[in-house]
Amino acid sequence: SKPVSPLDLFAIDGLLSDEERAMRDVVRSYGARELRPHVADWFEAGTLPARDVARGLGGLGVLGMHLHGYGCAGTSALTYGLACMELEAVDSGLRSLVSVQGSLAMFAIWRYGSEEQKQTWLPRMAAGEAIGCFGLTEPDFGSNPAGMRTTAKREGEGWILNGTKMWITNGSIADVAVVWAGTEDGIRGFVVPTGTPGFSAPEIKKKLSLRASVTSELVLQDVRLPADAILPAAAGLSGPLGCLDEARFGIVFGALGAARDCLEAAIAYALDREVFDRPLAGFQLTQQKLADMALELGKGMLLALHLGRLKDAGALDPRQVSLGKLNNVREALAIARECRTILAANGITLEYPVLRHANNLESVLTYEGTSEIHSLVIGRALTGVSAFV
Ligand code: TGC
Ligand code: FAD
Repeated sequence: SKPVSPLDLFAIDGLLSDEERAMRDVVRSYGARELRPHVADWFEAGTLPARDVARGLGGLGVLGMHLHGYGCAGTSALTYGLACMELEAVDSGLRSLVSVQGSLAMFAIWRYGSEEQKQTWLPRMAAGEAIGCFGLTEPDFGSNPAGMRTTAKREGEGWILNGTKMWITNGSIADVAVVWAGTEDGIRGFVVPTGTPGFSAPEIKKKLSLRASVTSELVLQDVRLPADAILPAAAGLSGPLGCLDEARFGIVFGALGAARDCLEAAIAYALDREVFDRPLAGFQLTQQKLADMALELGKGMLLALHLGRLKDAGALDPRQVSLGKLNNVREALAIARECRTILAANGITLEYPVLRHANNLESVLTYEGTSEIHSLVIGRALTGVSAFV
């Protein structure tokens, strides 16, 4: 008989509301129709037509979808997670675009911005007409953003920014950058229109992961900004870390989308491929691999749903987001690699999604807090002792 889909096996659908299922299905069919046919070519070419993709996703209502007002869809957090899952089932680069736009750049303005900043940027960003990026990481400070060297100094009524940010998703295509910088009052956020003199964003090339995603450096050389460019309600590192909680939440779901896509490809391949005169799917070693992967995928999904319900109840703790990000990305990467073994030589090509997903998940394991950093967050929660320094 036909194998049950890994999702059906855990009866996850029954745990979702009609509205959640409906939005998930809309994003899934949009991805299948508009994105999946092109994604291997984008990955191979190392490009993403980000403006067109952003307008399409804006029309679908997924940019900043869990935010309320200012042209945002105002869905539940769980629905946002499900959308991330469907996008990452196509490619992590697409979920990255949505994470950075909605959970980092838009969320920073929505949560910490002035009314004028919100009115200026959020409706256009929700529609995908303006693209945002989020500059926290620096060449020498990734896991430890507290050490950042980028500065914002007072100049008359305004500000002057200097420094370099590194590995910034959407950087060279952005209309607006949310840049975090040290001031005499600690770390503050600034809304920087990317046309401001002194701002440049050279693209980082030769990536072997997240190739269907734009990644850039941000160079700020005497960037002069008016007084009202500062995000008034963010003071200290809790400002950017509060945004990271939002994006990490989306990754808890997103990574499972990539894993699901790999598992579906591996099951289909194993049924079709004959080795030693019978289908690969009939061998016990293959079935053990498939069973173990379906278990981890389902367990990860239950964890994601639990965190989603907690978030929608206003009860999600950042340390729980670390649990989800650590587990689900780690397991998704393990699943992608295991699926690649089932496809063997065919698995190394772009004809199948598995190694593309595995390569992407290497970045996902690193960004938004490395697996080591999330382990240490959990270790600190368990022991009360910080092992960061
Ligand atoms: P500590 O110095 O003790 O605390 C600083 C302040 O921050 C607060 N805080 C948080 N607030 C909200 N959410 C969290 N998760 C928070 N974690 C800490 C903390 O309470 C304190 O507040 P206050 O008011 O007392 O000043 O810092 P810590 O020891 O708690 O944190 C250290 C550490 C290592 C966990 C943190 O620096 C960290 O998370 N580092 C990882 C950096 C990171 O994740 N960077 C990601 C950059 S963006 C990105 O990768 C985008 S990729 C997107 C894509 O393409 O999809
Ligand atoms: P490092 O911090 O130098 O870490 C090196 C190694 O040391 C890692 O294994 C790390 O886990 C380990 N380590 C660090 N500290 C400790 C410790 N205390 N104990 C034990 N081990 C430790 N950043 C942004 O701001 N905006 C973006 O849009 C963005 N997009 C990205 C897109 C891509 C494709 C990638 C790859 C990265 C992106 N980043 C972005 C940067 C990302 O957040 C950082 O790469 C990440 O935080 C890790 O920093 P790092 O690479 O400097 O590694």
